[in-house]
Amino acid sequence: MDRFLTADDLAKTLRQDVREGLEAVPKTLPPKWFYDERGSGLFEEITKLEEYYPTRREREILIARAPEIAAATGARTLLELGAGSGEKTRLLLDALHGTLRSYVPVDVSGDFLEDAALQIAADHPGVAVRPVVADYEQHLHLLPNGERRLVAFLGGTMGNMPPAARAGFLAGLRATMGPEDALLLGADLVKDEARLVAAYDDAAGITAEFNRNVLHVINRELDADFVPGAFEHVAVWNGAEEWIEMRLRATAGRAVRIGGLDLEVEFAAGEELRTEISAKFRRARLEAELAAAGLELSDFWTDAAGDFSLSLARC
Ligand code: AVJ
Repeated sequence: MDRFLTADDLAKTLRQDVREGLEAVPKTLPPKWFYDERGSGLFEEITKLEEYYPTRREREILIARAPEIAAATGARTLLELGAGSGEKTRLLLDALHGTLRSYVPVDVSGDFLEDAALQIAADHPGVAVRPVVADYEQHLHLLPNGERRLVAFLGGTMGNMPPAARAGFLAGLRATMGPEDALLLGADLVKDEARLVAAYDDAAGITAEFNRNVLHVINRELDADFVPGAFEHVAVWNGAEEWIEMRLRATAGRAVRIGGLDLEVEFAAGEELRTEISAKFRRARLEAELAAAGLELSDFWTDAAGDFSLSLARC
């Protein structure tokens, strides 16, 4: 397993993110810190909720289009950014079996990566599995290059990046791609506000727990004294930006001490901390953002209901 990111690097980034985010006005925290073991488990539960359609819709598209994706790309290497989406990976690997020689799952955490890689290697003899621990916003240029690579970035995760970060990410990705490479990008689509909000504020309260999990992570990793139960989960649609925002609202005024940073932050009663944006796209905007990065949209597929999209793009 190649490691471009150590546990130390991660710890340092967490400290920086938390200090910057909690000193900012309004307060923010980046969504990448949701995903410790508990958070990853909660996200798995989210993907099975009635209200949370993206995972099911993306799977539907992949089932329908994997043969076309395989035929169009003839990929020899599959690079999966933010791996761990086990079932989707399997659909792609099965469809690509005629041409695929290597599979490179990329994730910021090595914890699940190694086991998942062993499992996939066992199921796909003939495919070399080379997991890489890296941050795809920093280490794209370090990923293995080779011929006919298909870079898969699924799940709508690009929507968690603000527009400027997205532009930088796509341009950085484009810079590593050659004429035979392709990008397979999953993106959620703009739709009825009530459905969008319900997808991020489910009746069972799983998403609320997932949202509050970032406070548990900071308590544990940075010796903080957040009382997660004193924060309410908020999901709102920002129509101007076309993204969902998740926030944590302090139910009462209080000071929080982050021992590991020697920092104390005040929350006013009702003050909101933004923990995630999840941008929703229209085809035209996706096409324009890809083009701005030097990538041309060659295929655009949606599920039957038009809820989610998969794009195939090339240099
Ligand atoms: C990780 C991008 C798939 O933005 O929909 C799910 C994370 N947040 N519910 C998304 C998430 C709240 C998610 N993705």
